[in-house]
Amino acid sequence: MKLRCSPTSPYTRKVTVTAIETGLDRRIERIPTNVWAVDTDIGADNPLGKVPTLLLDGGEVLYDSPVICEYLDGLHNGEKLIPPIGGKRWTALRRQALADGLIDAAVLRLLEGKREKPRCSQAWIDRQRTAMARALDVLEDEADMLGDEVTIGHIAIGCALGYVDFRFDGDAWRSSRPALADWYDLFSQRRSMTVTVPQDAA
Ligand SMILES: N[C@@H](CCC(=O)N[C@@H](CS)C(=O)NCC(=O)O)C(=O)O
Repeated sequence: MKLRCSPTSPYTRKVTVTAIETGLDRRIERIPTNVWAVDTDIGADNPLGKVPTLLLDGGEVLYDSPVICEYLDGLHNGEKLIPPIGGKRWTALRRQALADGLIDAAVLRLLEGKREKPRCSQAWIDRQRTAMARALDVLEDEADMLGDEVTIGHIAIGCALGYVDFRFDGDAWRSSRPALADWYDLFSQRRSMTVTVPQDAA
């Protein structure tokens, strides 16, 4: 299978971390894709024009990152990242939604901040910043329950926090969220996380 991806995309990172954690990474060929290029052909595979997009060997195409991660989780026989039934399943999926939403807000804030004044809306930036802060506060409240297990929720949270550090390192989210900071310090030492740290093109 082939993954259309970007090295700085936190959603791509979530898929790659999932692939590493499930032992599937070697089965995935990467096609680096700049979705922002005027002549990008990503729309031929994904009408939404986004990465990550997974091209299966049989010709089917999967998006977005939660769908791709669930597909990968169905391909291995180890401990499932998406618990199959019960409360743990919904907790893991809700945490993924929360972390993905944190990334969504960070991306919207970043893009709005790049617009030139007077088009750039400070109210919109503040709205996204507030959503990010609320999401981080909920994660802080839950941090003691994250433990050392790995589910899709944990992976999504790790990638979301990595993205906040990458794009908004001045936010100092750790100062009022010590339990989350401690959990992230440990989680980000996993090999799946250290080999996927986002880097801007030189
Ligand atoms: N919900 C999607 C979001 C994917 C997404 O927004 N990817 C960004 C890159 S980080 C993108 O391709 N943006 C292009 C665009 O919005 O036109 C997912 O989880 O995969």
